[in-house]
Amino acid sequence: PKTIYRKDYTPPSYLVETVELGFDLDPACTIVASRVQLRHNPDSKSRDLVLHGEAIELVALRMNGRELNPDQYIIDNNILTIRNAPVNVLLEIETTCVPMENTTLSGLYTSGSGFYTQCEAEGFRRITYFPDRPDVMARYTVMLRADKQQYPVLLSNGNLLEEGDLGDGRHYAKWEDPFKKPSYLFALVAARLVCQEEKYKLKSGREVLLQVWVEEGNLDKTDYAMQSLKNSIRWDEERWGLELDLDRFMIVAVSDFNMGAMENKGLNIFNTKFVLANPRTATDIDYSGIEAVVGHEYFHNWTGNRVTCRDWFQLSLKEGLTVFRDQEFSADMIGTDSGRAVTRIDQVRTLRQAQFPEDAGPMAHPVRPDSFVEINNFYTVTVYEKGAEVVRMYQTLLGREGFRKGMDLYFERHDGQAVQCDDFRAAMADANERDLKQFERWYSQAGTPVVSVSGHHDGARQVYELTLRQSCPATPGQRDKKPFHIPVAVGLLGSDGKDLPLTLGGKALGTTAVLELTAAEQTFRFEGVAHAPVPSILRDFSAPVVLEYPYSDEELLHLFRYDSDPVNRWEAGQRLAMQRLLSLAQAVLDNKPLQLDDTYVAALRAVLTDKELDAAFREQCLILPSETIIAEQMEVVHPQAIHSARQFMRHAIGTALRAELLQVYGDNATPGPYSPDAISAGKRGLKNVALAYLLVQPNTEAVKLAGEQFAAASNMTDRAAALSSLIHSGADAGKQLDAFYTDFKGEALVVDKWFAMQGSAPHTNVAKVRELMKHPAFTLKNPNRARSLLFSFCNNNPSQFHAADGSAYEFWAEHVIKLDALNPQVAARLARSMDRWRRYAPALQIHMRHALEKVAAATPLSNDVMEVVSKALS
Ligand code: DPP
Ligand code: ZN
Repeated sequence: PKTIYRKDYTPPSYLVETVELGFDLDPACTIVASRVQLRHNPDSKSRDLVLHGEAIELVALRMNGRELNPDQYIIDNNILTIRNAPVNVLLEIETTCVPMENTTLSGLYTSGSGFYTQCEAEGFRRITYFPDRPDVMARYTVMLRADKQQYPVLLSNGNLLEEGDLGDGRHYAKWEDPFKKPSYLFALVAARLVCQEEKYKLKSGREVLLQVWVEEGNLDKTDYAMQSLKNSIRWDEERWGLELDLDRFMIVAVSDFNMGAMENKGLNIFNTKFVLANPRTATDIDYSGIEAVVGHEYFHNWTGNRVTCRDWFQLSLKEGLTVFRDQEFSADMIGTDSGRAVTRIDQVRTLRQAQFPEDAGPMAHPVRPDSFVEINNFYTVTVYEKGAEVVRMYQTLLGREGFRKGMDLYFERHDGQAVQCDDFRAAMADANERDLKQFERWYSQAGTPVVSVSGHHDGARQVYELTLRQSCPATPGQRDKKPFHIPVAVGLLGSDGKDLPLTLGGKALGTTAVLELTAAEQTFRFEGVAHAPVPSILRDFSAPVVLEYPYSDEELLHLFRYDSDPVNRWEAGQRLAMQRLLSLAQAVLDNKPLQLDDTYVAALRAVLTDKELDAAFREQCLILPSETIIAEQMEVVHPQAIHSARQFMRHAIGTALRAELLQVYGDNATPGPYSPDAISAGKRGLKNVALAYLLVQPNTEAVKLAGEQFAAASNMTDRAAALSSLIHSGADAGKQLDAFYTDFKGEALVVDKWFAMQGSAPHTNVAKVRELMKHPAFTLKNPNRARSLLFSFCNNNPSQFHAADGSAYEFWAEHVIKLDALNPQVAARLARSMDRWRRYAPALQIHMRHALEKVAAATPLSNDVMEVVSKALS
């Protein structure tokens, strides 16, 4: 497999003006006729016309009206080259493909009884020969022809020009997209679908048609997606001044889909998971996922489609920015400061759970990678979530208004263009007359920076000094790192728990100051500080770094009790818990008795019972760092010890706070009709986390409580939480599992939950997973289903996945290989479960290496999986 480097970028030799596509849709053989008008690109010295094509059959190729013989072009390695082509070229290309056999779900494929496409990143080349790169933007016209009975709905990007019957049982629809777009934003759908639709008035008064298309029988699950779409349109107008540029905007849900969703111009195609919801089938988390993803794809219309990426190394230009936008959207939809903080806490947790490990492992890469073998492997938490943190830091450094000025300038300069991350940074710098040169390192250097802070109080001079030092661990291909430009938001708490007014260099800064750390070491002197304060550092998680400060228990308890910054208040609780979890894990390894101190329990009790605090925030404070996050803190990882330590601590908390947990459980019922709003969801979240604490181990009272909740639940959130608590405790939940399956066997997304709950339960070993795979509802072909069981087990059940005999690693290898034959993208995701193998206890490492080598030696093996396992082994 070939490595592609960012530094090797060259402009396209030909640009495309217009594309006319004709499709004769047939699952066994679809004929694609393409008429492409190209023109030589004056920015390129080459006159070689280069087209990409993969897994398609070339039937005919004509240039400027003349048939080309096979000796007039070269096809090598999925690239068709016409050497020395004229300045103006009209290509007429006929190809065929087999959608029903396309299990990769990239390009044109069938799902259920319909046709769907996925073209990002490089799927369009699986449909026709084309310069399939994002810096080639063109206008598209699309003619779809298909059997009318089987495929009554024919959709593509933009506006419907005409439709009608062909007389032979088939019908047609002609679509035109008025905007230039790169090929990765092309889409078509031909299927038996129904839609919820609505006319919606934009702020400007213009009316647009909104549609959510689903399979028959799912129309009762489209309301929330439609509502979220309307909210997204309104929010983009109000917060950024960005209007929907089309007269028609469609969302289509499909159950076979590699990713969450896709922002194709005017025709977003979604994984059903992020569209379908009603109270009976969807949880609060599902509802908030739908809001976020509908928003995300809609926001791409400006950040991704109107302004797109020059090349795939720039992916974070659109993804980091659009994740930031969807995060802000979700936060604004809740509207309260504490609700906003809870969304921020969730983001921090995701970073620690997934991005920090990625940044510290064999697949570590900068937000703007320098190289890749397979671009599909770089749709990562680094590009997405760390990329969003990078965008957020501009806003922290420039302020909300300054950031908005930068956004306005970005669109003013680059609308209709394919640009780079540097162009975004330049717009931010120029609009604010700020030097953001050093900030570039967030794009070019991989790894999670560590900021070590020490404090010193000088009572005589009433000065409090904070000294900040930064470093960044080596990552593959990057040994030495230069200092980053890091915004560190800081507050100082007095002994009464109140924020001190801050003065730096004679300047009053309110109660939170954003320190700009740019050197390896810097000292900041706060003046007028009479008594030693407790510093609250990295407020609102102002940068994606690891913060080290030698906090005492007393200081953390003070912050956990008083910090006015809710994120750092939560963080203090997490630090208190982490210290205890790490010493408990060590005690397990040393065969010492386990104990949890009363001080910690008392602090947790205070938060749990504080009715001034939102339920959602209390829930966050109760959740202990995950086993994965704990593992990242250990030199040598012992998954069973971590599991035992965490379970012991949960059990100790559940026992010590039993009365309070029962009280909270009762106080947070949400009677009446279900509503997914943040207050109600927060109550359910707190109630269900209380239930989980009461049921760490099976006990009559809690089993009864969970059983009753399961039976009486009027919504999926409460039903699934009750069942999950039962299964995870190891109680006999056979009856409930059967009932749940019987009730929901027609709802694929709920069946996914049924598998996922079992896959992640600590009593589910690899033998049990193999048994579950024999269930008639299990299939590897559907990514959601494969993820529900296999990924839950391999990623969310560490104590079983890391079984001492290595049997689960064997299972992993076997299924990475099996999945690879069907769908390399999904297989490569599963392959990532082994990223951190070198950190495990030596006895486990032997088994892990063996499993990795088994996958690496398999033939055939996709570039996707090969890249992941070879990086792990190198
Ligand atoms: N571009 C898609 C998204 O992140 C993923 N393929 O929305
Ligand atoms: Zn995206």
